[in-house]
Amino acid sequence: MMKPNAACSRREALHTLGAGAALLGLGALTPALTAAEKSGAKAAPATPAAPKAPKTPPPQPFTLPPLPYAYDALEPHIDARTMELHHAKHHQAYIDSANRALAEFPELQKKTAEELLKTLNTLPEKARAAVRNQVGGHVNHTLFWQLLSPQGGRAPVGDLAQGINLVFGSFDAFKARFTDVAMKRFGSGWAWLSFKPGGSLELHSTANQDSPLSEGLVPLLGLDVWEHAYYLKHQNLRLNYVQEFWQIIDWRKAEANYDAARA
Ligand code: MN3
Repeated sequence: MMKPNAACSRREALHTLGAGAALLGLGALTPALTAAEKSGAKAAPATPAAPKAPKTPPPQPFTLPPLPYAYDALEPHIDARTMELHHAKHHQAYIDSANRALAEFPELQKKTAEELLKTLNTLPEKARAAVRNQVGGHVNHTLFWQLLSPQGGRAPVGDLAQGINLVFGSFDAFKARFTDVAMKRFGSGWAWLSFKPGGSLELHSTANQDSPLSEGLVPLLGLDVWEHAYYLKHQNLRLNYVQEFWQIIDWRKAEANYDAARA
């Protein structure tokens, strides 16, 4: 059964870690102050602390998000070597290429990766291919990692389960159709379950690193069907890889994507 509290408690744990790290940072300043006091330096007059502006990290340059699990955590469904190459080499390469390309477009550097993809057709033509391919690669992979979990598998619950049943008839019928979409994507690309504004679910695929965001859709679940995602373990047998995918999907993430898309 699903553990609805697991995500919450993990987030809380991360918050606690963050607070702990902040405390450690403050602690590191203490010896320097003490030394200044010992040398007889005048203490600076106490000034009221300025209200802290909320820190929003700059959207760029893009950086590689750490995986929420170890490279070998998805064994035997996805092997450790594939995960390491896919994350540390392939995903990193999309990020490096995106940052290099966008260095020429200061006006685009204030936008998030998602904003760039949603407005792809309005961007300067010279920037479009890099955004489509490299920023697309970054966003697609970032989503993909979050959708996998060693505790994954099973089936969606709640609203997403209802939506899937309504549109596709049953979860098994949805699985069969998604598998078909993944198998029929010729060459490199992605299979998607996306949310279509207006309330519907859409099963589709994109070529290369094209993002559903550029088609006005919100990706909920995605499967990378580039050969680099499965060739080491499955060689040409894409179907085996697609079947393994069902064992490691973190449906809580897909459900959260669905909730966010409808909000
Ligand atoms: Mn990939």
